[in-house]
Amino acid sequence: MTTTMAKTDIKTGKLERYGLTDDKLRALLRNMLLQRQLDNRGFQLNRQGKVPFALGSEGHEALQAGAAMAFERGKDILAPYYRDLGLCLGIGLSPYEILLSIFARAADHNGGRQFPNHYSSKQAGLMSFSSILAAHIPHAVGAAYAIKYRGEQGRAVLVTSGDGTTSEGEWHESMNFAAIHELPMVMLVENNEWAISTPLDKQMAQPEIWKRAAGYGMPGRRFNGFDPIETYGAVKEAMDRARSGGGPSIVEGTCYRYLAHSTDDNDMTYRTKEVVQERRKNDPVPRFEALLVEYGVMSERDVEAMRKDVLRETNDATDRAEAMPYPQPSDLYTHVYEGAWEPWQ
Ligand SMILES: Cc1ncc(C[n+]2csc(CCOP(=O)(O)OP(=O)(O)O)c2C)c(N)n1
Ligand SMILES: [Mg+2]
Repeated sequence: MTTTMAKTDIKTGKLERYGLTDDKLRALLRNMLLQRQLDNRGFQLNRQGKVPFALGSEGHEALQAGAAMAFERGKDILAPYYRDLGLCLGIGLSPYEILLSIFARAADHNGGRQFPNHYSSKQAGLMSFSSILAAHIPHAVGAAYAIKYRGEQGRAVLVTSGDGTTSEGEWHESMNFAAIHELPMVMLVENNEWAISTPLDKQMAQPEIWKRAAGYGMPGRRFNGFDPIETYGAVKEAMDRARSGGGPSIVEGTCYRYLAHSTDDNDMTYRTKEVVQERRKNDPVPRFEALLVEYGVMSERDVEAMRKDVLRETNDATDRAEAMPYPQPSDLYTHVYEGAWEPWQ
């Protein structure tokens, strides 16, 4: 099944771009290319025995690049989950910062002690999160509550999860609480149809997650997460509502996970190569490249130059991050206990 990308205005035949300038459209593509390159790099480094673990966001590029474009830097807060490489890049993290995390180096924001792909950055408004599915969602609700409690205007929390995570109790409790208190929060669900080896139909009997919003008493909608422009339009609408006192909502983007769950997973034990190949026809990266060329935003040559530049930046960031030292064993308890207290003393 393929879905169409980007609506055109029927009257003018023009691209519906929700106010995005050419520069912003190019930034969307650059983010998507970077995601793909960094995904690949993580898997390569793992296979070379240089890093213990990597996760891919292949198939989520458009969704994450579009959603990140709806985030207001310096105001909003992002509470992401582990597959959100593109969201983190899109709100301002650099490939070097991403690679410091993958390599678990001391200069990483978490001191090289977090699980890979669990980024955080106070400066970027990126909350630290845990590997426990949905555990970050009550934290995001708390941040949204704080914004409301302090009477701050024009800010909202963007919290994300996969489809499988929406089965967790904390997910439901968080939606209920956010709706009751009309909190400035957007729940973005990245529905890639899998939770490791569990398919969507073994996860929920009603597969349209956005429809749950009505049960909590908030707006919900679904969008085509293979299209970065449509994603931007949907997430921006929800964030604008949350920022201006309109309360929370659930936005669900459809996408697909092209790679195995992680470098520790073999997806060929629960799905076939043929199915994945068929779904690759929807690959958002080449389709968005083609769209920008078709509408004259970029030439083929520009796209090729951007791909090269992304590879150069990724190589450079890889070399710089790899050359950095690991944390010192003596730092083990830094940020764990208050002050200089150590548990064995
Ligand atoms: C509470 C809890 N249960 C199980 C796991 C193991 N686990 C890690 S990722 C994952 C799948 C989550 O799927 P989904 O929310 O759809 O996100 P996706 O990985 O597909 O992006 C599971 C079951 C966990 N980390 N935490
Ligand atoms: Mg999933």
